[in-house]
Amino acid sequence: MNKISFTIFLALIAFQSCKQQVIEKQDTLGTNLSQNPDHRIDEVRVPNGFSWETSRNVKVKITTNDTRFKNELHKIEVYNKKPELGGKKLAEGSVSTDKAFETLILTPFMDKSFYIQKIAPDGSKDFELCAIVGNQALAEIKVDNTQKIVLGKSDGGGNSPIGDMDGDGVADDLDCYPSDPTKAFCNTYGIATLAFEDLWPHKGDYDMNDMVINYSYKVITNATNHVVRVEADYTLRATGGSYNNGFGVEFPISRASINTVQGATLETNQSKAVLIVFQDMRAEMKMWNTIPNAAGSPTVDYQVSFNVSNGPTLAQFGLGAYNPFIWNGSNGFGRGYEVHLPGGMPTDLANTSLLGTGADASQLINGDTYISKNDRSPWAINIPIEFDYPIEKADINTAYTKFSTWVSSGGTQYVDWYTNQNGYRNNSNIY
Ligand SMILES: [Ca+2]
Ligand SMILES: [Ca+2]
Ligand SMILES: [Ca+2]
Repeated sequence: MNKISFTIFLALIAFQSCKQQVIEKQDTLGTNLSQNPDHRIDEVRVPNGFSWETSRNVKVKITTNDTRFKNELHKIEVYNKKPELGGKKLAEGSVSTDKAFETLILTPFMDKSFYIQKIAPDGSKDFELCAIVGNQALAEIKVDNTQKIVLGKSDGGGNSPIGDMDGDGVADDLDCYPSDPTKAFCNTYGIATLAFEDLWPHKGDYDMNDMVINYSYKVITNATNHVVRVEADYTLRATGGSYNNGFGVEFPISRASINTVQGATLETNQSKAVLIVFQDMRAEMKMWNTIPNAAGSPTVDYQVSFNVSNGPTLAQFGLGAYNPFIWNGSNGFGRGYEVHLPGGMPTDLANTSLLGTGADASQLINGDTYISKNDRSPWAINIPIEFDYPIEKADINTAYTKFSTWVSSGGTQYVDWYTNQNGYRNNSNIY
């Protein structure tokens, strides 16, 4: 029997800035100025270079030298943990002896490993738990036959007993679309939450509830792991402000490459594909859903989908938040008033002359965007779970007791501050 090995490379995007963060962390460890959760966010010391990210991009590359089936396609499945332990499948795709499987996965810092399974054309499986070690750029994992589990009666022998109805090279049992030769794999991200402050470029009250949106993505790829379709679910949960904010997402592909958009508007005068989900949150949701004991509005769901022509590989497209933003469509403001996650790039329709005005300290040329002067606070945060957001006027730091330590430690401590562990929350300040 052939020995099978996987090689997995993990790399962080923007490795340079990660190195810088490490240096900053050493400067600030042990000098947390504000451990007191009664303090406002702008009293928390934010180390230079802190990204405000709760997750990091992990680049996954999987190769195989399993030659039992010549260069036939094997299926790869990536889980956040072992499926038997309730692991959630993040990505899937194909690998062959001459073609690697690659993807980019947004993984919470609190997750230290993920789980990979390879399924051969005959259904035989190899698996491996893959550690994510700090900001390591490279890891190698070998799987040998002692770790192999065999499903069914076949354990190779050079034959593929499973049919391939649509002839796309992916066996029916492994094909997310067994009767569609243009589609093979289903890759998912979410549910995660985006929480915005909307006074940009001026500072807000940091209750992080001016717009709260859940999102999840299904990115469908073909047998060779190229993106052919994207399906998105958004849920508007809170609109804690009086501005007429719109919500959109920019995807890392050209506008011309997408078609058949449903559930959103493909915005014109954009070079990249920008989908507008809604124009005015006050027209979408009557009540704010941020005031305790006040009447609320039902949450609002949006199903969005589009097809992609000559799509990028999954590794180029990635799995995660992409580039979401709000803009302030109120009188006196307008479409140019875009607010992105820290480090997010303004779209072609943003008024970039606003960057650096008011409290905003964005430096477009460095990609250092949407953080405030003096204290480098964000106007938006991306949480890798369904986020329980603060009530109206309650600074996020008064709702989450470990938040300030997470920030002042440069993201090294309490990476799970947003979870519901003992002592992590002041429930009276959470909606
Ligand atoms: Ca097939
Ligand atoms: Ca198919
Ligand atoms: Ca606010």
